[in-house]
Amino acid sequence: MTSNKDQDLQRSDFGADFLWGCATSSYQIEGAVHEGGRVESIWDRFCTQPGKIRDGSSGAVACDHYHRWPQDLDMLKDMGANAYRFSIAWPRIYGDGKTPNEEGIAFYEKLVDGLLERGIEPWITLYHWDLPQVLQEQGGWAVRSTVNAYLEYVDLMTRRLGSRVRHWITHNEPWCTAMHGYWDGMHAPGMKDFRTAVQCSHNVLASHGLALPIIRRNVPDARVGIALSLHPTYAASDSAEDKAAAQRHDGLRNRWYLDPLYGKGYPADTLALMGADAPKMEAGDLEAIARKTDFVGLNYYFPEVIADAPGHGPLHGRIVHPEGVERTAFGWQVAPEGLTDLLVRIRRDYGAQEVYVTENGSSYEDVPGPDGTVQDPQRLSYLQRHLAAMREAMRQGVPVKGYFAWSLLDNFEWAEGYIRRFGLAYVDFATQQRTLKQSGQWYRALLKGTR
Ligand code: IFM
Repeated sequence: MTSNKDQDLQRSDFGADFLWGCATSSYQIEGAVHEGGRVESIWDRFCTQPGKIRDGSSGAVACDHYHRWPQDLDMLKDMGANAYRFSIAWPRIYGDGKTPNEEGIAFYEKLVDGLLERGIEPWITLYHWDLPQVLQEQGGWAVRSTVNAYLEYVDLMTRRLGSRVRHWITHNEPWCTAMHGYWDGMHAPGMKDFRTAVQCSHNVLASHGLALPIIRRNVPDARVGIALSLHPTYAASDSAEDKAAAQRHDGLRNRWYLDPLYGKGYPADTLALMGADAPKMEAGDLEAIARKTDFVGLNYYFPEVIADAPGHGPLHGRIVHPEGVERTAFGWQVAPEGLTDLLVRIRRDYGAQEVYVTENGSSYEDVPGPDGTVQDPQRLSYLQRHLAAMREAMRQGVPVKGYFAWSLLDNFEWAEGYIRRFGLAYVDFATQQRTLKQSGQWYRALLKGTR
């Protein structure tokens, strides 16, 4: 599965200052949902609804990282990582939705100190989907009061951790927050209304832009950005109709976020398609969204192939799944060249000055062998080929400065529950034992320069 070219990878190919790490998120790994003064999140509530999570599970225990974090940080250190991207659970920070919860804040202080002691740079994501349920009851991301609550939360956390943490990511994958949460209903809070979803996407972007001066005021040497899930979008055929459909899809998936973040406003073709569903904005929102960031984070998994489908949804298109292509166990197309294409595009079309691959990874059906090891040659090959694709983008002049593998641990994969394993470390959820998989061992050897 691995070509010689991929096996030529060396840490030094990426430069001495390159950041190497793993990414996780709070609800997916922490567990301990009733401890430390944490209140209910929209995911706790969503998981109680029958049929929402494929295996009927929840993040109530997950990887029990809340209790096992020292061991997990040791594993990161042993891997040779110099950065770790994790998210703060907003429901741990405010007990009643308003009053700061010292116990919750203390958890993240300990985590940050634990990373610094191990020589690992903390990268904090402020929002990775676990909204306090109390805010959902007031309208969630569809209403402006959530933007204001987010700004208060950002102010508090950057004041408390700003002397120790330089790198802040305002949001993880705003497309998913808005579209999975409010359009297709696959994620919490499970709504299905396109107009509301579009409004949410704007409110999330506005909250990003409005948070920037707050973070900069509280953290003088802050490096701030946002993590976007982008998908190379290809037409299903050479027909003019399919090409136009792919362009429409790209508008909502990719340009809807990139364009306003880089000062171009929302794409006119997408706004025109939305018609009355276009978002309501407040004065100054677009200027705020366009405020300068220090980097953009790219979460890359797979490309999408689009065919024209008149009358099908607001975009009059549908995703097709070409046969005969390599896929992960999740069914996601494996296309490392898509990573090169996206990185080159971000640089070429938007002039991005600093780019991090803030997530990239694959899910396969891992099974420990009789000797206890976990052999995952497909994930290993995926990792190697995507790193080679990233190196190719760098060769073409894209300023990529770091890579965060998704994920450190197998974890709660949202609507898929524990069915999808993305970890470099295998987690036996019955015993909570962690075992570095073959891919994780290879990553470790790359990072330590022992291969
Ligand atoms: O697990 C998720 C993560 O929370 C956000 N990005 C994609 C990953 C894999 O689906």
